[in-house]
Amino acid sequence: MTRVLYSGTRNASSWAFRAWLALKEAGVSFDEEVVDIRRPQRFANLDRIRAFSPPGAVPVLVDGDAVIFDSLAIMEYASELAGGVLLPGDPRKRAHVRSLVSWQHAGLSGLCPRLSFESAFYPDRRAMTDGEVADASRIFEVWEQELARSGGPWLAGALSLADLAFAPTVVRLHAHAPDLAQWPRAAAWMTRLLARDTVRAWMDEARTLAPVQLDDYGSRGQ
Ligand SMILES: N[C@@H](CCC(=O)N[C@@H](CS)C(=O)NCC(=O)O)C(=O)O
Repeated sequence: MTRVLYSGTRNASSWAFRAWLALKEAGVSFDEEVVDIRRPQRFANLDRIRAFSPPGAVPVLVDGDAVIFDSLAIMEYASELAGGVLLPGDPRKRAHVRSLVSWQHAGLSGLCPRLSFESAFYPDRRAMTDGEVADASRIFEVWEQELARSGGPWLAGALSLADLAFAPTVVRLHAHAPDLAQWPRAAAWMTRLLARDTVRAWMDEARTLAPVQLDDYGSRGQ
């Protein structure tokens, strides 16, 4: 096996989660090296990654002589290796899925840094602020519209990179117990995604780890 995914600590690496999910869902075989990105060992460990990957971040997929150092590039590659199974065959639908994935990849509304992936595993989670509820509502609305348009069960009908790209967002939001009454399709889709074997496998491991405390979680009261 010459294909190695350098992933990250299960309860702290949402980007690695996406890449790992796409490879698993596409049925691509790979070896995995979990890079411990918790402090203080994070810095030395990422320095080792920087020796062969420009950003010095995870995930990185090394496949033979190719170094693929961005989660979105890895997700696209996973789909390609499997004959494009994780993107719609129709070019217009494919472009639409890519725009959803790009929206997520570009940071959504800034919600994710405030409700960190790490915080989804805290035993005591704070309530979402009004601003976070407003940002989350926009995302729920978009998911509801996508599911209404495609007919489900996934955002684009069949499972696609869009569902997988949003998986860590679903984990974050679900952990903060939003009121989903207005968005029944989105609520069912979130439950469906969290129940997938691949998602559960990552999350089950993540829950065995000590929570990674970040300093600014409690103070984001604006
Ligand atoms: N855009 C990158 C982001 C990767 C990223 O930020 N990874 C985090 C861990 S989840 C990391 O390694 N951060 C270390 C750093 O940026 O120095 C991707 O999608 O792969």
